Amino acid sequence: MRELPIMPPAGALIDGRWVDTAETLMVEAPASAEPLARIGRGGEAEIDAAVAAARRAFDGETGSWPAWPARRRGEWLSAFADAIEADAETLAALECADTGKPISQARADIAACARYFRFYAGGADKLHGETIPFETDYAVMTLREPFGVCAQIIPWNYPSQIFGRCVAAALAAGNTVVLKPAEDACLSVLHLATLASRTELPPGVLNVVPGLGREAGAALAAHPGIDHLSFTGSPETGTRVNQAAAEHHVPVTLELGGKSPQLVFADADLDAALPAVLRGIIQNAGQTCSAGSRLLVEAACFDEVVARLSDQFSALRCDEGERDADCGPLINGRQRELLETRLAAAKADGIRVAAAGQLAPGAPESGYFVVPQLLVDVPDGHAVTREELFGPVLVVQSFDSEADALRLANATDFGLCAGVWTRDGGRQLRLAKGIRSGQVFVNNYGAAGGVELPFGGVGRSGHGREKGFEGLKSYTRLKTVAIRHG
Ligand code: TXE
Repeated sequence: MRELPIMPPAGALIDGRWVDTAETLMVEAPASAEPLARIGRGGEAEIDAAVAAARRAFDGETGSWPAWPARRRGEWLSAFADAIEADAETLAALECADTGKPISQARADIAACARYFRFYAGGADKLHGETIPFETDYAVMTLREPFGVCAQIIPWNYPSQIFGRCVAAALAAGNTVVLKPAEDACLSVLHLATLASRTELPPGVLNVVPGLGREAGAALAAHPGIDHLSFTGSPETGTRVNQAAAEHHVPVTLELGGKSPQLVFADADLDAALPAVLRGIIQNAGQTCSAGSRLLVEAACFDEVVARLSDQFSALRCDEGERDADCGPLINGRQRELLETRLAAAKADGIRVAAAGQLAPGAPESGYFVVPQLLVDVPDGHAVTREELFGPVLVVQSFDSEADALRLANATDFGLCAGVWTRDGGRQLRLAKGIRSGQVFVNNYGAAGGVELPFGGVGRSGHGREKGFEGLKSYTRLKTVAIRHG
């Protein structure tokens, strides 16, 4: 096994204590396919116990988190952000080894995780309702109340960031949480859970049950004791958990990835646009829900853009995360095989690789690497323009007019993000309104992660919003109180 700075417990955090699971799972390092650590393999029994503990923590038997004054909950979140920052190097090393991502990116993810806790710490005591003018002998108000027990199923691509965005918002609003991290990468999440268990957080407020999706994940989504479900992952699993939750009328937030376009017009500042286009697909080896995986370029600057990007793609190197190259490996053999199959089919259909990166000298040959690739000669409507490839592969197409650009931008079932690069103000606004997606960035892409900015999709990208103050509100339900005072 590779050397880790700390070995997180191979069990589940339930009711403030680590408990052993009947079985464990071995996780591997994606950079070398070597065994990395053992994690707990929770199932129905652990999910049952975790939901019961979260219920007690919500209802008051073990300290009643929602009864803590909002300001005090905020103080806990803020202190927890400090604890994350104090242990940032350990957390980043776990994230880097477990996901394979470059260490500088893992450090940025841990910093973002701490920022979520700090952002929602400030929001906890500002989550107020409204008063509503009604008949003169009434006073009417709305109260924002926590749901109760929030179930959270998160993926392997950004374990610590997504932990931050879901857990911090849910706890700030006064909910308790049962979180199921992904079996492919959850070591940073398990260490975050350990850090939380060492604080004054009442037992049962935060429970973390690792395990397989079809076991722990399915048991959590279908549990009659949950009051809200937040899921980040594939559209197929999203449908399944949504159906399971519907059996008990549980409200669901789904974040299901995308096929996000970046639109580059001939009047754009290409020196600003092209590095952002590259970052938007290379970050985390393209395994990012908001990856800018389609590049739409105005015909007048198509050749120049492809030539400049080809130079940049050819210079990219893949290596294990500790060596901090441009790209790490994909998460596992299954994801690599899926991508390679899709790329082979694309090439068989005449799609051309204009440029590709390389493995760095000395990179482990056993790792799940796929080198970054720039695809051109892509026919309209081809599968690579519609399906999420989840790898460092940028699909380039050209357009002749603004209307054509908008048509191509909207030509997928997904709708998570879009980037628009143009100096024309009217066009910026028309496209921002016309593009079917949850976020549109103009002359930037991603707003540096945007902890403060509401995030979520339309169509196959899911529904509901996380991040920002909207994300905090989405962990509450509104109650209307009408008082007739005479
Ligand atoms: O996702 P899954 P996978 C997309 C991306 C990728 C594809 C497949 O396109 O290629 O999904 O990845 C849990 N009941 N995204 O197979 O299965 C699972 O344990 C309840 C986009 O890894 O959706 C994990 O915790 N839970 C994405 C989580 O669901 C179940 C991030 C996600 O796994 C379950 C990841 C079940 N039956 C993949 N089956 C994004 N939006 O960023 C699995 N899980």
